Amino acid sequence: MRMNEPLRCAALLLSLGWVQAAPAAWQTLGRVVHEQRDKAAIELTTSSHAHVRVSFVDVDVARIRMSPKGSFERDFSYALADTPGALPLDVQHKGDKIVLRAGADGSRVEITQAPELLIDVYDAAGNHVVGDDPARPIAFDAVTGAIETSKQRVATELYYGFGEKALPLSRHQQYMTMWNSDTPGYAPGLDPIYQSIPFFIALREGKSYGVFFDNTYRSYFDMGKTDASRYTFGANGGELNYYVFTGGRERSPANVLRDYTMLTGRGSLPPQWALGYQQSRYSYSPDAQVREIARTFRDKRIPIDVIYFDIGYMDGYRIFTWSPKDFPEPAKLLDELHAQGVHAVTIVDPGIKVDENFPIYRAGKNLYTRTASGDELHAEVWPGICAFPDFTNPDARTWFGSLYAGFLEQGVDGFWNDMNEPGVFVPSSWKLPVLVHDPAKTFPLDTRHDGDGLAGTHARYHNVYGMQMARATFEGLAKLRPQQRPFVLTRAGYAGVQRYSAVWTGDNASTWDHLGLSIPMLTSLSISGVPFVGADIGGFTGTPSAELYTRWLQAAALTPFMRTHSAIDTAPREPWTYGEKYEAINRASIELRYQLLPYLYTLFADSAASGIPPMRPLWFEYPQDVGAAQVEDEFLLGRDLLVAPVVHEAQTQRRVYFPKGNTWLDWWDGTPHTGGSAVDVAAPLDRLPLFVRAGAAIPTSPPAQNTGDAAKLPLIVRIALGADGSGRVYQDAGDGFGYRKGDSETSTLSLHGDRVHIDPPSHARFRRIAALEFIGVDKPPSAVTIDGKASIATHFEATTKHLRVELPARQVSDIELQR
Ligand code: MIG
Repeated sequence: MRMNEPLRCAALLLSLGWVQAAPAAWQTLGRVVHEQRDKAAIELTTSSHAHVRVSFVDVDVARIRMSPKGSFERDFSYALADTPGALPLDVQHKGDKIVLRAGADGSRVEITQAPELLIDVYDAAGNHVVGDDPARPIAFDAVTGAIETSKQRVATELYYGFGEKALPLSRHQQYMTMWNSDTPGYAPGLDPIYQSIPFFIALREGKSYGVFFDNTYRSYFDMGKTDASRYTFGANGGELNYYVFTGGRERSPANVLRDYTMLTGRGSLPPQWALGYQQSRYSYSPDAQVREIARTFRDKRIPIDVIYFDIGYMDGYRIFTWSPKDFPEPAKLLDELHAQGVHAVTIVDPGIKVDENFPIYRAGKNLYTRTASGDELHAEVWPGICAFPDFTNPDARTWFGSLYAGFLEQGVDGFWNDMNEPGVFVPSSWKLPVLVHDPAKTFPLDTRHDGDGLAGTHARYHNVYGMQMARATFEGLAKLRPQQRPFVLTRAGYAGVQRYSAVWTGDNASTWDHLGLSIPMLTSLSISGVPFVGADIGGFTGTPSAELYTRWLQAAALTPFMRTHSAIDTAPREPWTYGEKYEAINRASIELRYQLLPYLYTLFADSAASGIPPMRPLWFEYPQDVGAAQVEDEFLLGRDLLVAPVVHEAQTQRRVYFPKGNTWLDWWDGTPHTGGSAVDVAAPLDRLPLFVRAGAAIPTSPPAQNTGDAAKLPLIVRIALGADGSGRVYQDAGDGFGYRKGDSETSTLSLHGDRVHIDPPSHARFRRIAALEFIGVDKPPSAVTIDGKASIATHFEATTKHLRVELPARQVSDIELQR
């Protein structure tokens, strides 16, 4: 598609919303004129011939569909893990209202029938949760296909989630767009960026609810920006199809997220190696440099699990090739890495070079996206002119997935899908500057897609392209290598992307602002259902100062995905780049991560089962604590660790807010802090401010050089005294799917006063608990008993208030400090 310049400018301005399109022909639904029921849904026709269908996916999950056309489309969603069920519906007429519920204890939906159809949702206790704004009833534009709904808003209500946004933690009074965009070096505040997850969790007076607007067109959320008394969401096309999660009796954020991930799926458990430290650069090349990087990590005893191969490894950027000059013997190179306990991840982009001599290009014909006139769509990316698999075509996914066979055979361990918004280059012949959101940076909107049988345009399927690429990769790996857990990393995604892939936050920049931004970005993605997330450490574009890189590595040590990555034109960036002083601190940061791997792995296992992510914003665990609601420079790792990284230059102390209702012990010296207070704590460059909740039991192990070695070391459980509580240790083989057939073990440690009970007492199948480390011990106990017998294998350290108790090799279950 080529446009002349004025036309292109107009199209661009329109697409950015800078110029209003011709007056929109918005109309509202009007009143209900017809009602029709089946067992599990009610369908209403309105005076404007729109259809509304309401059902309950679960007692506390209402689903609302509105089609401006006379009928509904096939019920299909890329976001959902399964076809959503619908519970038997109880329908009552009360005055002019229709009252719907799916079980006496559940939520209810009330529909006002006239003069306009309005929908109100109430929670299980009868409280009003979400209600259509009577001043702005559901509307549609029959000409453009746009649809929209507005909800009443209480001024104090806050909104979180929305996937990946370069915005402050709470999105009240923000306007956001969902349109996957390749935005290199994005400035904080730029919207949209790479991912589109149209889901949010609201918080009002300590209670939560969630809304998932499952529409893959360009969509938007105005969360009270235009008018603080309402929020609005809508899209350029498709159905108004959304779910309201009322969060059960407690209305807790966790309940909302559990229900959302029940619908959209949960991240599968990653292989343990993917939780180790990862080193990347655009690009490590040739092979000698890769060897040197790996060797330097081992020589310097800095733990590492993964090295990345960015686009430089390929032969003319043709996917699934290696440069014969720079990587003549890839299998041998990968063998060498494996021998040192290092895994390899290669980048794989969607663009396939149009080249009749390139077998992959030839094999993919018929599976590429097509222009409106039916030709193979061609656009420029790294390899030159490319064709692009239509990942919304199941045959294309299967084919693309099968292409990984060769690389797996050579020994590549995991795959990184980039440029899948999709991003393409703006033709170099254009003289205008390339704007971040230039529509020419992706496929033309009329590009044709298969849509898994519901053919449609790129306007409709753009936002799922990247996620379906990650799916092709994930499913391909699962098929080719069924005994191993796939590791996939993707830049673009849509709701449900967590089923297939980890996500990194794209091309951030080497600034302190971006370091600060990484915390709300990652906690927001996490509570949008995506547990395995990380930001490029040090910032992708630009070169960080020694201090910035060191602080960033420290902050990222306890984020789910930990990878240093840097752009092609930046100075080298490895943990040792900045000299000995920084190298020692960086080593310690990475070691801390390896020490906490047993805790992190347990959190990942929990997350795979419940959808509750390892990394959480404070409010998620403390919805009632007003002081926690907008804290965005701290995060929780699980329930029990509070991480408060330094994200400002030249800061050596920082203020930490401790959430209410718990006591928090300093990880390093045991100092207790009362919940509900904000305290200035010391934070010299070599210290990550880290706190553990009193009553917690945190599994750790001694630092190791890689996760494989770490898994052989004994467990040491840190016990934070000062409150009753418990902790768990999940263990399995670290890879493969044996855990799904019972090849796993979870031990619980419960703490009552000064007594720890371990259940089950045996750790024969996996690693045993070799020691307990009590923190917050003011003075040495008079004795320590293990199953009633006094132990002498204890060590007390007064400066750190740590008491270490070695456990015998036999099974033990009760350890008590006598005071
Ligand atoms: O046009 O593969 O976000 O991580 O290093 C740039 C080269 C393409 C963008 C990714 C970045 C990667 C780079 N890629």
